[in-house]
Formats: sequence, C-alpha cells, structure tokens
Amino acid sequence: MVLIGENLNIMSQTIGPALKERNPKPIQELAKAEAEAGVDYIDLNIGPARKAGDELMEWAVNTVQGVTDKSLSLDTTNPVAMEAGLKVAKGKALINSISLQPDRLEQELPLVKKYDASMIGLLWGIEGMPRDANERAMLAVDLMYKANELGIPNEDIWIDPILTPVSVEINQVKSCFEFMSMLGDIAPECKSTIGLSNISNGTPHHLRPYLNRTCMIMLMKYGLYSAIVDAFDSELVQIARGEKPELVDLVYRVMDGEKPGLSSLSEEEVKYVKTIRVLKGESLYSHSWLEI
Ligand code: THG
Repeated sequence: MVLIGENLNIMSQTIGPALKERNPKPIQELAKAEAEAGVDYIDLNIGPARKAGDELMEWAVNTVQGVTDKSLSLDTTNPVAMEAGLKVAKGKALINSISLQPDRLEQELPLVKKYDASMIGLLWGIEGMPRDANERAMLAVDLMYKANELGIPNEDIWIDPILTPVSVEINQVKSCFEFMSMLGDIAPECKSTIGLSNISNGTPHHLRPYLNRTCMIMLMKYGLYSAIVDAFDSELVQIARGEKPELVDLVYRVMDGEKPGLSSLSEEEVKYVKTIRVLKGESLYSHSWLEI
C-alpha cells in the first residue's frame, strides 16, 4: 500500500497559523516526523487559498522540500496555487484532487499533463455526491475518458470514491466498498486511493484508529492501492507494510463470513471483529460499538 500522510493541513491548530504567518518551523517539524513515520507521500493541504494562493503554495512546497525528499500530494481548490506548487515540486507530484465539476476540470486536467503529475480523480459529480456504486462507476469512466483525451494515462489516475463517516450513513460506506471491488474490472490500470480518516470523523478521538485500521484492511481486500492516512498511527502503518499478516487474515476471513468465537480471540482482535460488523452494516454504529 502506498501511504499519503494527511497531517500537514490548514485545519490543524499548529499548521494553519504557521502557513498564514509563513513560519517554517512547525511545518518542517511535522513533515520530517511524517517522513520518519514511514509514509510515501506527504499531503500538503493549504485549503482554498484565495488570497495569494500561488505564493503560499510555492512557499509551502519549498519549505517541506527543505527537510524531506518524499513525494508531495498537493491539495488546494485554487488552480493557480496548484500550478505554482507543481512548478517547484521535485519529482512526480500528485494533484489532490480533480473532480468532475466542469470549471475545475478544464483548468486542472491540463496541469496533470503539463507537469507530468499524477492525479487523484475524486468521484464528485456535477450533481454532487454519487448515490451508489453504479454512479461512482459512471463518474470514474467519465473522468478516465476526459483525462485520456488529454493524453493522461490511466496509471496516473488515482480514483477516490469518497469515503464518508460511518456515523453519518452506512449505505455510502457500503457503496464505497462495492465500488472498490468493481474498479479492477472497470479500469484495471487505474490506481485508487481513499481519505481513510473520513470514516471516523465524528467518532471519539481515542476510538478512531479502530475504524480507520479496520476500514483500511477491508479496502485492501478489494484491491485498494493507496490511502490518505494519519501518519502517526503506527499500527496502521505496520498493517499497510504487511507487518500484521495474522490480523489481516482474520479480517479477511470474517469478511468472507467466518464467525470466530469471541472467546477464542484476543481483546484486540475482538475490537476488529466488532468493527467489521459495523462497517459491513450488520450492526448499528454508536460511539459505544466496541462495548456492546
Ligand atoms: N480524499 C482526498 N483528499 C482528502 C480527503 C479525501 N483530503 C482531506 C481528507 N479527506 C483527508 N485528510 C484528513 C486530515 C485530517 C483529518 C481527517 C482527514 C482529521 N484530523 C483531526 C480532526 O479534524 O479532528 C485532527 C487534526 C489535527 O489537529 O491535526 O480528522 O477523502 N482525495
């Protein structure tokens, strides 16, 4: 699995002000820590960046590149800022993200080609959020065609079906799983990614890793190529690196319908099994899902 660290973003209480004040220290410390935690890409999310976004993105890219050689994933809704970042990014950058909204598509797709970047294709249509796996499939094909027309090859397209919080709508989560299991047939050369922490948005902080990790393993079974993750969840990084084969095997078996007696499992394993049930929609989510 290719891991993209999510932590450098404008919403963070330390990074937001540092970006605004052009204070390199907190940004460089976090970038270095993410690199040491073992992610492959560092996501740099400067938000809408309406005011002097190009200057901000250029500064932020140079600031991060001052301390690490990791590839960068650039995240802003401002196309001018995106281009400024691509200009100074070393190596092959990842554009996070391009959706099917016509104005942004027109401005941003050419940048992928011009800078030989990769792109995250976010399955957000003209009518907003897709309702099910089939709508996601149609959006994915549409995006692929439009990119291919400009000479962008499928291996540079990382499809993101948009994961939503389990506490909000389980059917959307299920259709993400279903879509992921279809993607290999729809577009074998395309890659995939997912904003993993979205799944646990709204869940009490200390419980979030169980949802994030279990969800990642479930998506791995369906062929997930990469994920945008909390770089500092070391257990999650270990799982992605293949260092927890027994746990992965347990999750796969339970997904296939095996029902292990809970008394035969460790306390930790029981938590994963309970979380699979919630993510499959077999038991209802509540903040106390691990207690029940
Ligand atoms: N797809 C793509 N890009 C994305 C997302 C996606 N980028 C943004 C987001 N979703 C993934 N990144 C995050 C980053 C942080 C959090 C969740 C998802 C998060 N942060 C904590 C919080 O808000 O409570 C703490 C932040 C802090 O203080 O550092 O939950 O789906 N392509």
